[in-house]
Amino acid sequence: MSSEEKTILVARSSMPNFEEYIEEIREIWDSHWLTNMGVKHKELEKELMKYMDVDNVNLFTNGHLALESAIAALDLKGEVITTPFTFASTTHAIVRNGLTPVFCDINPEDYTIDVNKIEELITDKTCAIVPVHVYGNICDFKEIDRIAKKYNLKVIYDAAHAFAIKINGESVSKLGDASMFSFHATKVFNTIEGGAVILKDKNLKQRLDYLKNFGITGPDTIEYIGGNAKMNEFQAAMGICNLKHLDEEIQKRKVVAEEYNRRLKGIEGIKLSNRRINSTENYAYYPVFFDGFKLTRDEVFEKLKEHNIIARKYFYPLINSHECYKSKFDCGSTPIAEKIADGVITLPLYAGLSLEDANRICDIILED
Ligand code: T4K
Repeated sequence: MSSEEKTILVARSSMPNFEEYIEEIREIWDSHWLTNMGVKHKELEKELMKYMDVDNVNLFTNGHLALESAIAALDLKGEVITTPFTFASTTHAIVRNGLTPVFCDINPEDYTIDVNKIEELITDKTCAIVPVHVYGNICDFKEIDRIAKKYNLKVIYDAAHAFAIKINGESVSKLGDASMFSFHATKVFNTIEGGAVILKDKNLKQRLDYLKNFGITGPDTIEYIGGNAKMNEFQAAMGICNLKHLDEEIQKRKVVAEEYNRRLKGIEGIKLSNRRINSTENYAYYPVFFDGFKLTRDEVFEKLKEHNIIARKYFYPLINSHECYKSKFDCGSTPIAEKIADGVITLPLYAGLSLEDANRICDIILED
């Protein structure tokens, strides 16, 4: 390892100017109101409703609990068809709601759920589909919608990676019965930790509000067995600041992603993810799939590491290969997802990454 080379991690949190954040939290200091749906929480919900042009936004302390609560709010029972090519959170949220995950393979172009394989997995127990807009690649929502209508299924999108994306000018949050976004520190838009749910039926928002606050419905009443998943005021303040700079942040990521494209497109054995649904991009991740390249994925990963560049194998190992699932459920056969998980790496991508560093990363991957 050449220790003089600076370390580059896969992500780096976007942060506002220090003084800007201090100014935003001054009111919290003065009021001593730190959490439980305070003024900053309300303000951020309002700002996000405007940003996404939706009639409801429900904030959470993290994306995982947002997804878990969204599923709970829909009151489901039985089997849920989902993708194994995702972060553990997606499947955990299904299982922690007492539901059975049924794993559907992915398509090899954009790594989202293979809509041609969903129908064969539907049984009389199927109640929902939980697809993932993985890396910000949007699922084939029209086909998912058609299947959901035909079989009377709910659709909850894990849109953790898809914040700010639009299709034909409309926010991606309008798809399905619910969409969950993650606002974790590593995401395009962060509230330190955080997440949000946008519902198709805004009448369910009240239930989600209760579910994230112990199910308390009044001074002396508890009508739901809810947890505690509220976003606090400091998180919301971070979101208010970061939202002001979001478009600029995405633009900076775009410049880096385009440099990677320029260097890596068309190289034998390297496949870049190929979005199939026409949408705007948020440049959340930069996945590279190695298939027949002179080095294996693991060799590329190690080589980068020797130069203090810490890429990540998102998403390896596949969720349905973990013992906690294999020992409990029929994890099915998902050969394409397996192949992608074995060959994929996500390269460092964040707003402050210089083109010089992006080129150094490409040089290391491509050098003989
Ligand atoms: N669904 C999907 C599809 C998801 O990908 C995720 C989360 C969720 C649901 C659940 O959403 P949340 O509950 O997390 O809101 C990271 C993130 O923690 C996680 O949010 C994300 N997906 C997942 C794909 O990646 P790790 O364990 O790989 O993160 P970590 O700590 O290794 O951080 C990665 C890099 O980010 C670090 O090398 C440096 C940088 N970083 C990290 C932190 C914590 C920063 O710059 N600042 C920071 O504060 O999981």
